[in-house]
Amino acid sequence: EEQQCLLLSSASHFWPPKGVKLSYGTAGFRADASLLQSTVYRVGILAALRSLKTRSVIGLMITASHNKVSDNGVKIADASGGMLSQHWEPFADALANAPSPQHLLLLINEFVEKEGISVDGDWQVEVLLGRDTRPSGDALLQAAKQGVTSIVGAVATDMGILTTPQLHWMVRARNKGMKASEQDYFEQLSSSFRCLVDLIPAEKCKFDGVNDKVVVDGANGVGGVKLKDLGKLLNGLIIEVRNSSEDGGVLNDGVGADYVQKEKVLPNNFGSKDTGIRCVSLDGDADRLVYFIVPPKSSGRIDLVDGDKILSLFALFIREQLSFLNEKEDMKNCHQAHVGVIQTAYANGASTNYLKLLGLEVNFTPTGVKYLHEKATEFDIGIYFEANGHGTVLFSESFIESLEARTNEISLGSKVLGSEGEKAALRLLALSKLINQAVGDALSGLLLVEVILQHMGWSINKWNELYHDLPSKQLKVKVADRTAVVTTNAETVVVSPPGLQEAINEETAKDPQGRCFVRPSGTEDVVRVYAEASTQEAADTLANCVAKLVD
Ligand code: NG1
Ligand code: ZN
Repeated sequence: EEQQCLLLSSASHFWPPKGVKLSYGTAGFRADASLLQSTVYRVGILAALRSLKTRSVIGLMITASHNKVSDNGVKIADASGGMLSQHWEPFADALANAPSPQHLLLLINEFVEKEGISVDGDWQVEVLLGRDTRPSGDALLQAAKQGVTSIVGAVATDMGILTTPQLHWMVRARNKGMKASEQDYFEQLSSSFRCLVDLIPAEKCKFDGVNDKVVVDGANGVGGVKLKDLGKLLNGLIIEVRNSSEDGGVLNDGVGADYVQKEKVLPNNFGSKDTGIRCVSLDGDADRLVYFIVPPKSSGRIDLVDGDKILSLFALFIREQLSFLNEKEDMKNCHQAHVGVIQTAYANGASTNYLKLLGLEVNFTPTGVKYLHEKATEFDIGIYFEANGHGTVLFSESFIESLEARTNEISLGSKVLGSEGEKAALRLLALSKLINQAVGDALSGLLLVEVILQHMGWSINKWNELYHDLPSKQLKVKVADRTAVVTTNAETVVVSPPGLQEAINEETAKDPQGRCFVRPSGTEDVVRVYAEASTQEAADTLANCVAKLVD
């Protein structure tokens, strides 16, 4: 009774905007920030219910990632630290769209019963709140707090301005009973980075004053600020941050990973002076990164080293460690690891060929990291990346245990850093602590790239030469109803409207390396077109022709 009153009175301050239908989508709710007060409030309620149901700490992140600064969004970090269980998404949609406080209350009561959520007060609900640097973030955070605390006894803990992956990491750490502050996050990343540096083979040049600098485009967002803090704990690696939120530029405007990857041009404040230096772009909430090279006499164009190539670098390093691990006498404690690589249809075809040539098992899922992440959990080591730079490496509990058993032998002093196999086990363990196990993380991804390049003794150019990307082109088409396009086979084949796929096939067949697909975006009101072909002109033509078919 007290609960019902509390909900009704607090919900009466948060009427939904008229005539707007919201959908949780692949990355939570996103819209113009002015429309989101009631949505964020309601996601606060959802997060509190999720905490009750899972008997865990839950996270709520306010961000619209790479979208424009006037947008904002909200998503939930589930008990595991990953994305909200897909099973709850329809409830999220229903809550956000409930037309009145009374409807909202009805929906909540129904759902609590259906899910068997016990509201007897024997679990202390706690929701960790985070937000990026968007000016609308503070007001939306207040709405989220109201939502969480409209469940009797629930606590909302404001963790401040964070990157999205930091919040996910904290939720995961809390639920594992580990220390979970921002300082703990920085310490885990820097100490596992140091461990990997210490294990670089002696003959390889370590950070040597020439190769130790990386220049980062922070998208005028939160990532740059955090990277500066993290950088203070690192030895050897010098991180120069440009386009950080305090520098005064507009978030994601002519900067950031999404811009750089899609347009293949230099972000603001980068130029010919950066030729030959390793450059990186983060996105607005620092869960994506792409590297790039400024070619000599660049007229704004760049050589992009995208998520597919980051994936390939990680896969190579992991494969090398596994081969050491499996050498003769070292076989005993470690079972043969089952490694899986996960990509989407946006992965450049050349990357997929390369990974298969390495003998790796490549799997495809629909776009959206929740799908890639879920697939990656099926392996001892699951490596996933979207071409746009969102990805990570997941380790199974049992494989971590077998690595720990191996490294315990070392610390027991039987041999001091004896065999290659033991060093490989230490490297893989450090990697599993460096790379974020909850979600893709630009900060930990950057550190892992940097230390692997040092380990290999490679320049960014050498890395970029692993394979050559096929020319590609992406377009978006505004249509009346994007849901009219229905796809199958990890979004590579259109099943509806009828005839569209046949028409796409006809265009694609005109180039020997042609590949093309269309799909409705999960985050914007558009249909996306992706085309790949043997030349840039052919890729552009293919994309343009298919865009006309969709229109
Ligand atoms: P949509 O709008 O569904 O294409 C975009 C990205 C996804 C993913 C989500 C979430 C592309 C082509 N799509 O999704 O990969 O990152 O945003 O942020 O980059
Ligand atoms: Zn992002």
